Order: sequence, then structure tokens, then C-alpha cells
Amino acid sequence: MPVITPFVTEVDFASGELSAPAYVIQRKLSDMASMYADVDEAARIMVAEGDRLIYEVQGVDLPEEEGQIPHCTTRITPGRIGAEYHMTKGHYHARREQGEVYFGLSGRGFLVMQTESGETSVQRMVAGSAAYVPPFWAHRTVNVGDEDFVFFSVWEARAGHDYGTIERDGFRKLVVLRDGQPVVVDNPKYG
Ligand code: PAN
Ligand code: ZN
Repeated sequence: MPVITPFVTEVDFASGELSAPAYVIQRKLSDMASMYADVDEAARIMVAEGDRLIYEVQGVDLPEEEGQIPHCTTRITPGRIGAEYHMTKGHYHARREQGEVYFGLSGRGFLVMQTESGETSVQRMVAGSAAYVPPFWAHRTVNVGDEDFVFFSVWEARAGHDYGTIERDGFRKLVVLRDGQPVVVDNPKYG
């Protein structure tokens, strides 16, 4: 196992920017249009206004080896595709037994989680919330506010990311605007 030199990264709470990110990943609507419930509305937006930034991830570079603790920020832009709020793709960890901690830095979000045996949990996050994603729970974050929702994530390096299961089946629950409020509803297309 390589010996990593200790380091500190400065984090801007409002933007999620790191002082020296090793990587910046941008996810646009075109990267995940099929994940929204209203795919026709996603297509309409892309024709009418062009592509749209949904979220950005900035992280540090660490080897995917036992004991390393990668960490990153995520900034989800405000907005909706139809009634459904901007969100991350979401994933299970490839190693299902690995959990994760999210810490809210700014804005307002919902953390949508589910297990493969059918349990669901939706937790509210604001600046200062420390949210625990236990082992075996898929996780997706949703921006339910009018400004960026920014949070910090910390996980174990061997967790890995299984996006395929969610790309195929989706999440059981969706977060949508209804009567001026974000509400959690069943996903009619799940599975
Ligand atoms: C987070 C997520 C990040 C982006 O760091 O990777 O919020 O979401 P997606 O990975 O679903 O695109 C995390 O859960 N890492 O394990
Ligand atoms: Zn994760």
C-alpha cells in the first residue's frame, strides 16, 4: 500500500469548489435524460434551451485500496425536469457492504435511499446535516431548493460504484413539486 502524504483541501461551502481538485465531473441533462420520469420533457428542454448542467463533482485523488478514504463535493443546480427536481444519477456501491457519510454545506436537499430487498428512506438535508448512508442502501441526492445544493461525501476507497442497477431499474421513489412543496411519490416506472 502506498504511503500518502497528508494534505488539506479548502472547500468553498457555497460552490463546492475545492482548492486543488484532482478531478471535476460535470453531469448534464444529456448524460441522464432517460433517468427522469418525464423523458419527453427532458427532450423538449434540450431542443428549446440546449443542454443543462445538473450537477458537478470535485474530488481528491486517492488509490482505490483498503483504508484510503476518498472524499468529494457535489453541487446540484436548482431546477426541475417537469415536476421532478434536479438530482444525481445515484448508485449502489459495487461492494454493497460499504457505507458513506454526506455532510450538507449549503442549500436544501433530499437524500433518497433504498435497499435491494425493497426498503426505502428519504432524509432531508440542509447545511450542517450529517447524513449516514448505511451499507446496502443505494443513494441519490435531489436539490429541492432555489439555490445550489452542496454537500461533502466521504467513503471507503474500495466501495466502487454500481450505476447500472439504477440505470436499469430507477429508484422506487421520486421527489416532485406538488402544491408548491417537494413531495416523495412512487415511481410508476420502477423496475
Ligand atoms: C457521492 C456521489 C456524488 C455524485 O460522492 O458519487 O454525489 O453522485 P453519482 O455518483 O450518483 O453521480 C457518492 O455517493 N460516492 O460514493
Ligand atoms: Zn456512494
